[in-house]
Amino acid sequence: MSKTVITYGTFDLFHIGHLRLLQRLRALGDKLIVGVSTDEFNALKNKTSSICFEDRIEIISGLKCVDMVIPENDWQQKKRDIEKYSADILGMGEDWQGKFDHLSSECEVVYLPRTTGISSTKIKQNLSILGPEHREEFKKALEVISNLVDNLS
Ligand code: C2G
Repeated sequence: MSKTVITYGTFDLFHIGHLRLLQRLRALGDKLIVGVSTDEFNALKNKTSSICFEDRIEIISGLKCVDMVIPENDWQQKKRDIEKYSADILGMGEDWQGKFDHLSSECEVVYLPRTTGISSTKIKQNLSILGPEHREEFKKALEVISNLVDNLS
């Protein structure tokens, strides 16, 4: 009997944590459907993504472990999707632990451990360090270092 797994996410600045979650979810069944949050829905989640929806859903649909992609437009669509696609498993990362238990009357609901040490937020923070507001400090620090090096030589 083939098993269909469904999951949802923003998948902004796609990273190893996203990939490993999708690979592990795919391994739970024979077909993986991924709902990718639209930019409008993210606004409802008070989230802005660096990569636009069109690019994020194209990236996800290009993955070997993904069989089908759909847009995620609202919180209520999971129940409809589980029925529409006859999903056997709804799988999410553990940061959503318990949040979708109410759907366990529709299908099995699983939460998988997250990959530690990586997140889109963290990537953004690292990038912002080199942002224009820090550029002056960065330049001063470089000057100090090059003066030190000059004095040493
Ligand atoms: N994830 C992970 N390891 C990380 C980062 C993320 O396993 N280091 C998982 C999350 O737990 C989530 C998925 O990757 O299941 C996508 O994460 P986000 O893009 O942050 O998704 P989010 O914005 O939380 O959207 O309706 C549910 C929402 O669409 C979930």
